[in-house]
Amino acid sequence: MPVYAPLYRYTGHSCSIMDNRDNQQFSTMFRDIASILALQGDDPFRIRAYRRAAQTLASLSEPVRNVARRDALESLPGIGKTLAREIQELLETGRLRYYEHLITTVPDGLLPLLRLPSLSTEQVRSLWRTHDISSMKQLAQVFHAECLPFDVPTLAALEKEIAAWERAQYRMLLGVALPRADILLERLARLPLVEQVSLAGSLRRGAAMVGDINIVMASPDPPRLMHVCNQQPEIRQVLETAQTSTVVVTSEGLCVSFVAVLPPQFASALHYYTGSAAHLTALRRLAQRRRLDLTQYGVMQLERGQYLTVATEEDMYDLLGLPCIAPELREDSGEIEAAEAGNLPALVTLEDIRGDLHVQSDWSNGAHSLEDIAQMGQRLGYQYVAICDYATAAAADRGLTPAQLEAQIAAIRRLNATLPETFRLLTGVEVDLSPDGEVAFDTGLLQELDVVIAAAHTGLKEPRHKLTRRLCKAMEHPLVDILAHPTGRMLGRQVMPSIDMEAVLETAVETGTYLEINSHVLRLDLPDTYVRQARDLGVTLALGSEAQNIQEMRTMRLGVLTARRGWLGPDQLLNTLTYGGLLRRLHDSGVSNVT
Ligand code: DGT
Repeated sequence: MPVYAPLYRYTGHSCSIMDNRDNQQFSTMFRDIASILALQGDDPFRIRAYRRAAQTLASLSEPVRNVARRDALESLPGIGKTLAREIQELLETGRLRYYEHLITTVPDGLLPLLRLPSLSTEQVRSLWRTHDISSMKQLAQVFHAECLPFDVPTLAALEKEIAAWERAQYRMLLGVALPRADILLERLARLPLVEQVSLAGSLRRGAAMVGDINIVMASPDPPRLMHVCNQQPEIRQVLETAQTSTVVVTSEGLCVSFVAVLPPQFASALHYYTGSAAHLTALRRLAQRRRLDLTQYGVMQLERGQYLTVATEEDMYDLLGLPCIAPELREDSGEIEAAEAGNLPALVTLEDIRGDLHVQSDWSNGAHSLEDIAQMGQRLGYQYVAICDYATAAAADRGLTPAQLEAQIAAIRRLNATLPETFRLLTGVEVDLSPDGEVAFDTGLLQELDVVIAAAHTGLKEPRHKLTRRLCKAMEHPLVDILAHPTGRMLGRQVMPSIDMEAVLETAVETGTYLEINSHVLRLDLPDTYVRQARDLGVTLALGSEAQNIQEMRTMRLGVLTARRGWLGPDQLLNTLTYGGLLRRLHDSGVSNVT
C-alpha cells in the first residue's frame, strides 16, 4: 500500500471538530439524565449534579478527551468521581449504560419535549400525565388546535420551537433537491423579467440535507416576478408570499423559497441568502471593525448610513480585506481565519475529476453492461471508470463468485482493447467484510485487480468497538486500496452506525488506505466534517458513485460538493490523477496490476 507524507499518528489534538462534538453530545446526555430524573421526582442533589456537569461540558473550551488524557476530569467544576467515570465510559465506548437504561423508563418521544427551552419539566410532566402528550408530533397537533394551557409568552416561544421542529422533519436530500432546482433555475433564467438567477442557501453550500431550495433573482420588477414564480407549473401550494419573496411547496412536496431584488442588490442578496447564518454573523463582526454592515440590500457604511454598491460577492469580500470564500466553506468553521491568513484551499472542481472509482455493472447488482458504462464514462469526459461489482467468497444471492470475477476481468480486458486510447475500464471489486473484518476472497484474484474496495454492508448495528475493529482490520489487509462508505450512514435515517472515526482515520494514515467519498444520493459518505479531518491528517480520498445505473454516475457532482465542504484540493483526491498516474499510484502500492 502507498504511504503518504505526512505520516504521523493521530493524537486527537488536531481534530477539534470531532472532539468538541463529544463535549456537546455528552452535555446533552447529562442534561437529558437530569431532566428524566426531575420528571421522576428523583433526588434534587443528583439532578443538580447532572445539570451542572452538562453546563461544564457545554462551556468547556477544550475537548473533554484532552482533559481525560491529563487525568484531570475531576478538576472540572461539578465533576466528581461518578461523573468522571461516566465521561470516561463515554470516551472509551461511545455509550453510557446508565443513560441507555434511563431513557427506556420514559416514552421514546418525551426526550425532545424535555429538551425544549420553553417548557419546564413540570409542564412536560403535566402534558404527559394530564393530556397524554408524549411526542413532538402530538404536541404540534395540540398546539395547532390551540388547546395548550400555557401563558402567552410560553406559547409564543413554543410556536417558534414547533415551527423549527416541523421544518426539520422535511429536510431534503441534496441529490433530490439539486436536480429539481436545476430545472427551475434553467426555466427562470429564460424569463425576460429575470436578469440574474442563482441558487442560494444550504443547497448552494452543498450541504448533504437541506431545509428548502433557496433561489435568488435580480429583476427590474420583483413583485411581478414573485407572481410569476407562484404560477410555475410544479407548484402545489403557496405558503407565504410578499413583494420580494415567496415560499412555495412543489407537487413533490419540496419547499422552495424565492427572493427577488433589484439588479444592484443582487450580489448582496445572493451573499446573504447563501449564508450560513453562522458565517454571516462572524463576517458581520469583522465588517463592524471596518465600520461596515452587511445586509441583504448592500454593504452599509455605518457612519454615513449609505449603501455601497457591490457588483459581485468577490467585491463584498474585498471590502472586508478578504479573498472570496467559496460557498461550500461558509460555515464559520475556520474559513474566515484561513481567508485572513491567506490560507484558503484551492478547492477541487468537477472538471478536475478524471474518473469514477466505484461503479457496478449487470454482472452483479447493476442495471447496465460494461459497454454501457464505458460509453457513459466517455460521455462524462472521464479517462477511466473502475468496475467494482460486489464479490463474495461464498456463492451468496448477490455478488460475484471468484469464477465470475475472473471471467469479468477477461471481459474488461477484451472490451478495453476495443475502446479509444483515451478511455479505459479498470478491473476492481467491492468485497464484503466477514463479521470479524476478514476479506475472505481469493488473494490471487485480488492481486490481479486494479482496485480493491472493502466495505461493511451488514452488522452495522454491532457495538462501536467491534464495528470499528472490523473496518480497521479490513484496512490492514495488504490488498485493500479503498474503504467504501466508511461511516455506513444512510441520509435521512435517524440512527447512524456507531464507529470510532478517530481510530478509522488513524488506521487509514498508518496503512495508506484511501477513504471513499461515496456520492450516492443516500450516502455522501465520508461526511464532509470527516473529509476535512482526513485531509488534515494527510489521508487521500477516493470518489466513487457506487452507481448501479449509468444515470447515477452523474452523482459525482454531489461527491465533489462534499469534497469541497471538506476543504479538499485536487491533490487530495485520487480521481484527479490521469489514467497513467492512477495506475502508477495503485501499482506503486504493490497491490494492483495494469490491465
Ligand atoms: P436550511 O434551509 O435549513 O438547510 O439552511 P439555509 O442555510 O438554507 O437556511 P434558510 O433557507 O433558512 O436561509 C438561507 C440563508 O439566509 C441562511 O443561510 C442565512 C440567511 N438567513 C435567513 N434567515 C436569517 C436570520 O434570521 N439571520 C441571519 N443572520 N441570516 C439569515
